Amino acid sequence: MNKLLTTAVLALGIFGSVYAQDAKRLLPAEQEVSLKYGADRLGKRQDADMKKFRDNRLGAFIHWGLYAIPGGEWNGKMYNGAAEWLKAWAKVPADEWLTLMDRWNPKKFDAKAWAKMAKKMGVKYVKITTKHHEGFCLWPSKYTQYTVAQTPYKKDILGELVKAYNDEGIDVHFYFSVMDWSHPDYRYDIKSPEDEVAFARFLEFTDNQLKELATRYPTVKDFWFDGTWDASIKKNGWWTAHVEQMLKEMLPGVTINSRLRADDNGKRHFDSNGHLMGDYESGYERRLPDPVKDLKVTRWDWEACMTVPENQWGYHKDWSLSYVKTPLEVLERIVHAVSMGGNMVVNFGPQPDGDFRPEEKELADAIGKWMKENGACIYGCDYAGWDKQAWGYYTRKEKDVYMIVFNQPYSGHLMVKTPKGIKITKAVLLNGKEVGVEETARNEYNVDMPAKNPGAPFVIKLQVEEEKSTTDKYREALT
Ligand code: H76
Repeated sequence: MNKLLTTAVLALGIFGSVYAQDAKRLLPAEQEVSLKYGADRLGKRQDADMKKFRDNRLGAFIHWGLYAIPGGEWNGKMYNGAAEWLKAWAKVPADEWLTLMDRWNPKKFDAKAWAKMAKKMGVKYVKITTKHHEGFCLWPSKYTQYTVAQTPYKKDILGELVKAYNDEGIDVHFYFSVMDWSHPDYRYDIKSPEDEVAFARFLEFTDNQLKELATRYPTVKDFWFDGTWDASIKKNGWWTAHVEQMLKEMLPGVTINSRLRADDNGKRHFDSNGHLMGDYESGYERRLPDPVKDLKVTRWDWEACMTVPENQWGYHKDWSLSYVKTPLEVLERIVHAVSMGGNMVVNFGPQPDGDFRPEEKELADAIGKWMKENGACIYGCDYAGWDKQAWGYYTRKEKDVYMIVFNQPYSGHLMVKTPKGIKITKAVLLNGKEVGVEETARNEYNVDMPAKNPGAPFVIKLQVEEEKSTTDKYREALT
């Protein structure tokens, strides 16, 4: 009997890792279609650079380009749509739009002040629009005339920002739009041999710009691609795989978002076999997975991004045109993302003068104040695996489970259900003060509200103990 058990345990040990791999497949390996440009891995990347990306958890987005100058208004008409898309809403021809470059002179721009603001907000990384759809480059690219170098301001804004953020210990990620409204060779689709030739030139131009960015700013940690949804790019999945490989060869450890990628069949983000391409999923833009129904997202790395008004990334003069989220709502979205194993990036759209609008400064301050006191439940934290309760969210860092309470129950008791085999031994506030815990049934607890109401949202840290499983007991008995 004992011998049989030994064999079983040994077999588990040997084959365990194989099964773990297979468990990540959606189809049996032999039923998968063979792809040349599909996912290059099953499951999460586990190296130090990916771990840093994940542990950062909170980031800021910066959308800054020519669109900041009109700020949503063209020829006296105010457009409600996203300000960085104004060229499209107002049907402005590219050459006319690009004359905005003559007015690009952000006198108040101070990279060090931007970096201090980010540091104070508690963000660990900043994603900067190196080039948005309009084609204007925040660095002096030698492959186009539409860059900061050709404006009255002249200076390399991207270079100043990379240095200033890095000096504050903040990672820099590059946003890069493949779709480029300024380039005559860009194509939405490939319908003729001429399109093919033009688009081949365009892809070479894009490769050159990306190599230029990787060479000029080697501390960049991540590329976040956008504007990759057109048929022209879906028909050239090989090129997206090539870009990922090229950047990874130039910058070991760099991370790449799934939005860049299309496979052999033009399938985007997830390949034809359902496997994530790139290093993390980047489809949660202005939305988040449902905390009960969408737990599948905890199987891969992902990063969400959000605007503060409903849909303004670039600077828009009139924020009264849509609902503007409160700092509390922004905070809840940050916690929501981390509770499901994701990152959250909060967007800023600086003014044309180089300063931030007052609402964004206030938001950054409010988030920073909360993060300073409560950051332990965000940085380095992950999905806890516990059933969500109405009072808020759980996150987890190794043996500590954090409760982040947004809705205080009138009863004063916070109900907690632990997974099978997990016991709560102690509950404390982040200042170390203990709060009461009562076991009400097997795997069910009431955690007390703190004696002095801290206001919402507040955090309770649970210390937990794992009851030994039967398999563990057998393993110990065998050694
Ligand atoms: C659509 C679209 C773009 N993707 C967001 C991240 C913004 O850059 C928006 O303009």
